[in-house]
Amino acid sequence: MSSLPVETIASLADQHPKPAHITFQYGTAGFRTLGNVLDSVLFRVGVLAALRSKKQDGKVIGVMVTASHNPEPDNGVKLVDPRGEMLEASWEGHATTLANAATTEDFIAVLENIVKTTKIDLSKPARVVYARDTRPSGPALVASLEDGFKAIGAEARNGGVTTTPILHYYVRAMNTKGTKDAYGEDTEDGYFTKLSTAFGKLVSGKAPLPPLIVDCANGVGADGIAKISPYLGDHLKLVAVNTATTTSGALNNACGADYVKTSQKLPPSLAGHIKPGQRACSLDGDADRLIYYYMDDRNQFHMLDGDKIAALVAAFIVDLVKTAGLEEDIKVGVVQTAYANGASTKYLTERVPVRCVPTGVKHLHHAAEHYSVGVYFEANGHGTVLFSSETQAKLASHEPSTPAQSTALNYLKSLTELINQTVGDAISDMLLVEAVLAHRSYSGVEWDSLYVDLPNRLVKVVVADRHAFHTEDAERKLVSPKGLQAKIDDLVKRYDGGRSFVRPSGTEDVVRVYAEAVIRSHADDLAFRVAGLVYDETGGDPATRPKEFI
Ligand code: NG1
Ligand code: ZN
Repeated sequence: MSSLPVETIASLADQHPKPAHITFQYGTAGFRTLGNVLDSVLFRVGVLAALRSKKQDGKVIGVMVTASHNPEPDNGVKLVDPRGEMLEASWEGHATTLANAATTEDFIAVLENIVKTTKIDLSKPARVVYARDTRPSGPALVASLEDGFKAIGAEARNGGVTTTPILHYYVRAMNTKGTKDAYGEDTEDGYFTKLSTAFGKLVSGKAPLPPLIVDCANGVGADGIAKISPYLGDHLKLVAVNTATTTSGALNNACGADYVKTSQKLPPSLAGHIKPGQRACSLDGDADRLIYYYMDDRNQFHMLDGDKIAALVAAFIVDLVKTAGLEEDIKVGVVQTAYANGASTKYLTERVPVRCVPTGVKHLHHAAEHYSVGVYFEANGHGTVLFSSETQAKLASHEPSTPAQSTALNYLKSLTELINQTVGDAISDMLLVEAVLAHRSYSGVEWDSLYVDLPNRLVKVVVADRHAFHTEDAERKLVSPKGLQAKIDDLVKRYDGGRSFVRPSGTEDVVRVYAEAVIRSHADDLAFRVAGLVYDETGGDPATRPKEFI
C-alpha cells in the first residue's frame, strides 16, 4: 500500500492557504459562499475528490463548481458520487474538517487521518470529472481545483462549462460505460441525443405545442437550451431569453427559477415576451431547477412550481402504469419536503403514497429510491423521477397483451430515458413536462387547475446563531430554542388552514420561516408574525428589526 505524496501536496497547498477567521461548512449543496474566499477550499476538494475515488475503487467522482441560484459573486463546489448522486453523508464531515484545517501541516494531518479511518487503499487509481457554471470567479477556482488534482496525481477530465445535471450525467455515464447498465455516451452530444430521442418517441403523433419561452437566468442553461434546440427539430420550439452569460451582474438577477418562486412574479425581462395563455419557464443559474408559469387573459401571473410538476408527472405515470397492466408490479410514490404546498400534498395523497423528508436533495433522492417509481420534487423546482432497477427490468421483460398496453409500456420505457435519474435537471424536466402536456392536451390553465395552491409566504430571518435551531418531524417542528414551537403553534391556530414552520437554512446564514393559509393576507400575516417571534426570541436587535415583522 503506497502513501500520500506529502511533499508535493504540501508545496501546492502552501500556494492555497486557508483564510483565517473563516469557517467553511459542507452543507446541503456542498460548500457555498463568496467566490473570492474559496481558493483553499477548491484546492482541498480536489485532493478529497481523488481520495473519494480511490475509496470507490477508482470509480469516477464528479466535482461541480457552482453556486446555483445564488447571486453572481457567490460560488461553491460539491462532489458527485459514482452513480451520479450526491456525496455520501459521512464524507460531508470529512470535507468540512479538511476545509477548516488551519495550516498546511494540519491539512496533511487531516488527510492522513481520513486515509486511515476510512481505510483507503492509496495504490488505487483516482479518476475525476469536473465542470463549472458561467460565474466570473469560476476559472480561478477551477485552476485551484486542478492544483488539488495535480497534488495527489488524479486523472482528471475537464467537463468545461456546463450544467450541474450534465456533470452528474457524465459521472454515471463514465462509470457505467461498457456495462449492461450503460447510462449513455459520456459527452454532451450523448446527453442531448439521449434526451431528444426519448422525447421524440413520447410526442410523436401528438399535436405539437406552441413555442415555449425559456428564461435561462443568464446562466449556463442558456448554452444547454441553445445546444438542445437543433436536436428537438419540429417537436418543440424553444425561445430562449435571459441568455447574457457574459454580462457582468446579470446571472440570476431579477430572473431565473429562484426569483420566480420566491417573488411569485414574472421576471420583468419577460414582460414583453409572454402573451396571454402562453406558457414559459425559468431555469436557475446551473439549470437544475425549473419553474413554469403563464399569464391568463386578464394578464394575471400564474406559477406552476415543483409541486405542480410533481402532481402532473406522478398522475401521468400512474395512468401509464395502469394502462400497461403493471399496476400490481409497479408502485408509484412521491417524496416532498415541508415546503410543499398543502394543496399539492392533499391532491397527491388522494392518489399515491406521499412521504415528507427534510430539505436537501439527498434526503428526497434516498426516500424516492424506496418506491418502484419515486417522484420527488422540491417546491422550488428541483426534482426528478427514479425508476428502480427491478422496475426497469420489469419494463424490459413485460409482455403486453393489447396494443394499448404495448403503447403505454413503450412510453414508460421512453420516460426512463428522458428523465435524468441522477439528479434534478431543468432541461430534462422541461421536456418531461412538455411531453405530458402534449399527451394530456393541456395548456398551462388545465395543468394549473389540478389543484389550487394555498397562498404561502417564505421569509428569511437573520439571527445571531442559526445553529441554535434544531428541528424534528422532517423539519416541521422546532425542538430548540426551547418553547418557541409552542408559541408558533398558538399563532398557527388562529388562521384558517394555517401551517407554519421554522428551520435553519443549509445554504445561507439565515433561518427560514414558511407559512400558508386559506387567505393570502393570512399567509402573509402568519409568516411575518412567526418571523417576528423568531427574531425577538433569539435576541434580535430592535434597531435592525425588519419593519414587516409583526
Ligand atoms: P436551504 O438554504 O437549506 O433552505 C435551499 C432550498 C432547498 C435546496 C437547497 C440546495 C428552499 C426553501 N430551500 O436550501 O430546497 O434546494 O437550497 O440548493 O427552497
Ligand atoms: Zn441550481
